[in-house]
Amino acid sequence: MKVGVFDSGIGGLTVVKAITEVLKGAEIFYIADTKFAPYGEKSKEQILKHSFNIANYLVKTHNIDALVVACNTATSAAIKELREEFPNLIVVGTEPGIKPAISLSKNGKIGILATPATLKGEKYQLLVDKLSNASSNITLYEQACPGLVQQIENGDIEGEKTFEMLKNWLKPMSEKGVDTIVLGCTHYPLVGNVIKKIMGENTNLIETGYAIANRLKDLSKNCGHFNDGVLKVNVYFTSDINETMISKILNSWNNGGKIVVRNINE
Ligand code: DGN
Repeated sequence: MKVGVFDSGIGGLTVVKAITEVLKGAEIFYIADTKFAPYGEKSKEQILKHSFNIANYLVKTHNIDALVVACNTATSAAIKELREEFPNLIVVGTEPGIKPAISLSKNGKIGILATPATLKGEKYQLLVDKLSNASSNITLYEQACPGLVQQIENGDIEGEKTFEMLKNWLKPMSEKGVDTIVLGCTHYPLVGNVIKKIMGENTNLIETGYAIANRLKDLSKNCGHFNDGVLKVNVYFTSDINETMISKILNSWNNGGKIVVRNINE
């Protein structure tokens, strides 16, 4: 089974990692749209254009069976249109894992970290309304993290600036006793260790990669051939990138597959 995955940068690699563990025989084509990152500050029309370009490239060049939008921002802006434009593809999007956070939290105090665009999006508001109506005794503490994606893209994961930014954003959550934090952006698991250092080791961090991978597995059941291949991950970038950062992420995987990294500046 060929799975196309994209994000406006390297964050979606956290989703790829989960897919490699759940769908062992998949061949993955990951597009890190570093040239146009971050999507979080772009208009819906621009995000639609980039998403369609990538999906067309993946269909025409790699004949993918499924498309994973490994980006909360692009999911908000483009998932409906992608499903309409590519009816023959399995299309899976990303949304903040508030539901699993509600199940896991002991005190009902849940923090949500996301990009400004995701928190402002209609899709997020609908999700919050639905879950708030269904669950009592839950308090959500939302925090937009402008600039954090860029810090991560620049490879500054454990530096002082990233630490200070997170410390300021997390202070209110720490004071309120939040015990579970939703990582509402696929880049944020890459700073999970920093978040735990600030909030405490016992804080639950909810990332969406595994939920997406399991959903993809369910939807692919009738696709038939996802278990017969040898895992192969092709990681393509649309501009020059921080190679050290990428190697660090890819080397932290131990999935036994073959990984190819290429710059496709087109
Ligand atoms: N990883 C993307 C997301 O999950 O929203 C980052 C979005 C952006 O480009 N700011």
